[in-house]
Amino acid sequence: VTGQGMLYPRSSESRVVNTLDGMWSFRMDDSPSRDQGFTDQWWTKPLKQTGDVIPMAVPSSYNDVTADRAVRDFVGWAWYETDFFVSSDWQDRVVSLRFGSVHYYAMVWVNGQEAVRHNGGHLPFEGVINDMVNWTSSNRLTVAVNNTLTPLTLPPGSIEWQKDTSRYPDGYFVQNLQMDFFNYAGIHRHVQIYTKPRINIDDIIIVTDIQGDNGIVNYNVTLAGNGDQSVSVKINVLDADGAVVASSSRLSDQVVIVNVTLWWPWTMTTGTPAYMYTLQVMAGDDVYREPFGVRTVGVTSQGFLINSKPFYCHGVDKHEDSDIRGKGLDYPLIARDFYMLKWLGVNCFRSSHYPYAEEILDQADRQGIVVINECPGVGIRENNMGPENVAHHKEVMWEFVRRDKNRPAVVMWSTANEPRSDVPKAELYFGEVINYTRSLDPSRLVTFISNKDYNTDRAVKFVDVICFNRYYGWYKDTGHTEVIKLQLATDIKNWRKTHPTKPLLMSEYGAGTVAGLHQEPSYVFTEDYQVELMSEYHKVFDTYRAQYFTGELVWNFADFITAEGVTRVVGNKKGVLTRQRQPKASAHLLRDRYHAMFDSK
Ligand code: GCB
Repeated sequence: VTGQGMLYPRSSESRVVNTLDGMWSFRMDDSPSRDQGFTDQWWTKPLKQTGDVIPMAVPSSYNDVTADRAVRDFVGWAWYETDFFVSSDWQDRVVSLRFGSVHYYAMVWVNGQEAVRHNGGHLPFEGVINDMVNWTSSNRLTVAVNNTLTPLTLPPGSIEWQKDTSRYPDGYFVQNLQMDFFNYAGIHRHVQIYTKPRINIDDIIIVTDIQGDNGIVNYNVTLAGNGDQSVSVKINVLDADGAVVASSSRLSDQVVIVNVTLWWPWTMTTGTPAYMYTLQVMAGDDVYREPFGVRTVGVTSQGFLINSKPFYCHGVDKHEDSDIRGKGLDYPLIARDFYMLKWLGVNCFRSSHYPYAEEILDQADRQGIVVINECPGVGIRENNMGPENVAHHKEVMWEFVRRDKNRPAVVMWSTANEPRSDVPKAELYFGEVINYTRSLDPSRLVTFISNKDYNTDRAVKFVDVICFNRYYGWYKDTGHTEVIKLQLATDIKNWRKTHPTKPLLMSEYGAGTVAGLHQEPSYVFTEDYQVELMSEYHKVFDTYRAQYFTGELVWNFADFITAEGVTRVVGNKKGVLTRQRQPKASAHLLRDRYHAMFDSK
C-alpha cells in the first residue's frame, strides 16, 4: 500500500494530517554499557517505568533545552515517548507515521512493535502503522535516537576512548567531530500521523522546460496499492489563482502551459519572482496537490543560467541553528531568516552543511531565493572513502533528491563540503557520487565544495561549477587584509587555467567577529576587521563578475554554535548577523552591495 515516495504530508479532501508535536517524555541511556535500553527492551513498557523521565519539546534538539550539562553533551541513545489516538474511521485507510528528521540514527516503536528505523539526520522517513495501532484506545509511541558519529556516518566522526585510568574515569570517551558545528541531536522536525486511501498517490516527479512563451510540464505520477486495478486519473495544472491552465487523464504525460509565467529568483529584474503552479493529481479516491515552478537551469563556461539568462549568485551560507532549540524546526525563526535574507538583498543560499527542513525550502520556493542544496557530506577524510561510505553517501543523495526534486528554488546539488579531495581515493569516490547524483537528476547541476588548490584537487573535474572556500586574511596571513586581493586573483586565474570550461563560485569567505567590538586600525575579531576583509574580497569578485565568476556566498549568515574549543568564542562568530539575527556592521556592507546588484545584471 505504500511505495518509495516521500511526498510532504499535505491535507486534502482525501488526506488528514495530525501533528504529534508537543511535550514528550525523555530520558538518556547513560548506563555504563550505554545499551540498557536495548537489554531491557524499554520500548515494551511505558518509559517512566524504566527510570526517571523529564519533559522534552518536540520538535527541538534536546541539547540546550535543560540546564544540565549531561543532557547538552550526551552521546549515545536518548529515548522519547508520547501517546496518541487514531480515529477508528481510519481502519480501511493507510495510516502513516512520518518524521521530518531525527538526528542521527532513529528507531521507532508503536505499542512495542517496531514501526520504522532510519539511518541519518536531516531527511524524512515514515512507516505504515495500521497493524500496530489500537483503534479504540491510546497508543504508545517510543523513539530511540542515537547521535554517535562514526567513520561510517554522514557526516563522519569518531569516538575516542581514554584508557589511562590514572587520568580519566573508567570508560571515559569523547565524540570527535570532523565539522565546525555543534552535533545537535533529537527529534528535529515535525512528527505527523497522516492518512490516505488504500489506493494512493505515492510519488510525483515534475520536470519543466520552456518553449517560446509556453511552459512544458513533464510529469510522472506513481500510485501505490492499486495492484492490477485500473484507477481513474485526472491531472490539472492550476495557476497561482487556482484556474486550470492544462490537464490530462494520464499518469505520465507532457502538458503545455500556454503563455506561461516563469519562476524567477526575486532580485532578477526580469519576470515575475517565484511564480508557483500546482499539479493537482486525482487518482481514484486520492487527491494530492504538488507545488512547482516553471524554470530551467543551465550552465556555460561563463556561469549559471536560469531561464537561459545569466544568474549571478549573491548570497550567504547558512546553518539551522538558534538559541534553545538548536536545530529544531521553528516557524518564527524561519520567518525571521527570510526577512533578513531579503533585507540583506540575498538571492541565493547554500544549505551548508546538510538538507534543511522542507518548511524552509517551501519559503525559498515561494519567496524566490535560489538554493544550492547540500547533503550532510561534511568533513569526509581519506578513511571515510571506503565502499561502505560510498554506498551510504549514494543512499543519502537518493533520499535527498527524492525529497526536493520538484522544488524550483533548488538549482544545484552539493555532494560534500571540504572533503580530502586531494587524495587519489577522492577521484573514485566523487566520480561515483557526483555521477550518480547527476543520473538521479539530470535537470540540475551537481558540485561539491573544495578547499583544495587548483593543482591538488582531484575531484573538481566532475563538477558543473567549481565552488571553493578560502580564508585569506583569516586562517592564513591573519590580520593582513592587504594580501587578499593578490592571493584571491591568483587563485581564480589558476582555477580558470586548469578548468577553462567551468565557471567559479566562491562558496565561503569570512572573518570571526564578536558583535560590538570596534578598533581602528582594525584588529581581528572586531566588526571593523570583518568589514575590511570582506571589502577586499568584493574588489576581486567585481573584477571577475563580468567573466566566469558566477557567485559569492559569505560565511556566514549568522553566528552559530560549535563544539567547545579555544579557537571558537562561544561558537563560530563569522556571522554578518548575530545568532539572534541582528546585524553587525558587515551586514550593512553586504546589504548595500547586494541591493546595488539588483539592477546590474
Ligand atoms: C570552513 C567550513 C565551515 C567552517 C568555516 C570556518 O571552511 O566549511 O564549516 O565553519 O570554514 O569558520 O572555519
